[in-house]
Amino acid sequence: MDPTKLSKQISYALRHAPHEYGVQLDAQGWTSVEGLLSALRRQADFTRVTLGDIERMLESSEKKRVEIVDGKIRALCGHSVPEKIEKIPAKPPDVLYHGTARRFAESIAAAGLISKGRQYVHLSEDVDTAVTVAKRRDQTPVVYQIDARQASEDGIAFYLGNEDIWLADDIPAKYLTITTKFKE
Ligand code: HQG
Repeated sequence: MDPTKLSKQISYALRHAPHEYGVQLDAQGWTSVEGLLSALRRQADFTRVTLGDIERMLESSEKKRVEIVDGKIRALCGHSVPEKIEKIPAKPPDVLYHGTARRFAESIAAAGLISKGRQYVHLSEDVDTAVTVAKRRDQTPVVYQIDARQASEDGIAFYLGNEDIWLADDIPAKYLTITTKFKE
């Protein structure tokens, strides 16, 4: 079982298309592991997938995209399903980062960071993660430093994502500065 393929399939099912797999997410994004396994087994590449395969995939993954607790499984961030997934509001660190492509900079200067296709804006505590995220789109990325303390004090909500990722509602441009303090 190819763990990358399995990870992508599970992320897709739990973040974007549970209906395609006939699984239902609850308000926090959970669904039963057994239900998901049955759905995956209907896909040609995963007819024999087991809980052990998922557990090994999670252990070997650098990023914590998914968690399993008490027989239930959920994606921790990245959702685009129409029903809003409830996340736990939390006080952010003073500063957070977001990396993106140069071609978006003009629009971000005008509109701030918006969640676009996903339910929340994705931010990181460290510049390196922001650079890695941005390089999916641009090898010479733009990295924003976010005055999360001020934004939070002004009432913008931040939420726990995973150990690398914070989630937030849209962040107006006044809280953003472009930082050049990173290795390209
Ligand atoms: C951009 C991956 C124009 C934003 C990653 C980003 C991450 C704007 C894109 C996670 C804009 C949305 C999320 C504005 C924001 N005008 N563009 N006003 N505001 N944007 O993929 O943060 O590997 O939804 O900069 O590692 O890139 O899948 O968000 O470029 O953690 O687990 O709109 O997805 O995780 O793109 O990535 P995305 P993201 P996984």
